Amino acid sequence: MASTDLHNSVAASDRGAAAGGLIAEVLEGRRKSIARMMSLAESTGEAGREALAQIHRHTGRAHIIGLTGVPGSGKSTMVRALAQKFRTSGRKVGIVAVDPSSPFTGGAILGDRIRMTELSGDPGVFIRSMGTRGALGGLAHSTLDVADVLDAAGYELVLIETVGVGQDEVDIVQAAHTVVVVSAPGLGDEIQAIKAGVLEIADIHVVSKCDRPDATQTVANLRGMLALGAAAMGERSTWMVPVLRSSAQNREGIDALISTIDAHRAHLDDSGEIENRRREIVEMRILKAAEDIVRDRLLGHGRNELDQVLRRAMSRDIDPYAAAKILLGTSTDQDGL
Ligand SMILES: Nc1nc2c(ncn2[C@@H]2O[C@H](COP(=O)(O)OP(=O)(O)OP(=O)(O)O)[C@@H](O)[C@H]2O)c(=O)[nH]1
Ligand SMILES: [Mg+2]
Repeated sequence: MASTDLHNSVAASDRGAAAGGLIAEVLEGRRKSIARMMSLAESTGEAGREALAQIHRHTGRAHIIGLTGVPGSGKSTMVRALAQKFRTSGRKVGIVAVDPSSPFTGGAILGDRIRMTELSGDPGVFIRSMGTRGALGGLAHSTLDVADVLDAAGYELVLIETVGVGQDEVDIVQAAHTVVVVSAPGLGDEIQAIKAGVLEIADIHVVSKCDRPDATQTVANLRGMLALGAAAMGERSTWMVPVLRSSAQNREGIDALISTIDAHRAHLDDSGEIENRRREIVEMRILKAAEDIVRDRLLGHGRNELDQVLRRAMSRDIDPYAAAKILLGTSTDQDGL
């Protein structure tokens, strides 16, 4: 063996041992190791992939709860209240907040961090904020990997907060076992969930800020829309989607929300629907991972190769579909690249 090979293989086995140690520490629930593993999930490196594949084997125990709704609907406030209540029964809670770091809601990350700090002294709570911009890999894929890390580390409940705008965010929340859609009164006179196209993904609707008088109208609108939707879609599930009310200000509605979340989980288990849901979640994750792999492969070409194909498409020698096939190496075009 050449000395560089020897050096490389020693380095690789060192890395393997280090990863093994890190995985064991995550499974023990060590916070620093959990944070390091999450950073690996947010990077695109192969070293991280290997460790996350190991972590994935230890998942499947947590109840993943997705909360979504338009910006400002009260999701973070609700997540915080839920986490506090879940903690009173001794259950460990992981929180993944996907922050819309867009120019429209700039500063959201900081805002959420500040609002979440009152939970951060509790060792039974782990909070991770993820930016939507600047995520190196695919957002959906890395968010769900981060949720896996919490699951493997023994967090029994994992709350994922995303804004219900944008396909990735909706997909992420749909990868939960229980989807909670949060609507606030007064943020426009229409039901916000419909605008965001998330009405139909809710297992539970919650109208937040029910200390406000216009909340009653929002509840009525939602119930009306649900009745119409149910008639149009037929019975897809035996679960009746409830519309709950909450007020963080008056500390109301959180107990009912928790018992409904628990009831939904029990319903999934008792009816066997949990298997369908697990299959849908895995399928979505495979598709998201495949999209990321394809994108990496495309971008892995040198700029010159990309430019050549781009020029051919621009001159209408080939169409964009054929150009993509050439870049992916699936084209039979002999003079491809
Ligand atoms: N009156 C009233 N205000 C509330 C209630 N819950 C949240 N708010 C306020 O609504 C605003 C937005 O709350 P957040 O919890 O940050 O909403 P969010 O949906 O997480 O917001 P983004 O993450 O920015 O999309 C804050 O000013 C809260 O204080 C409530 O029950 N009653
Ligand atoms: Mg928030």
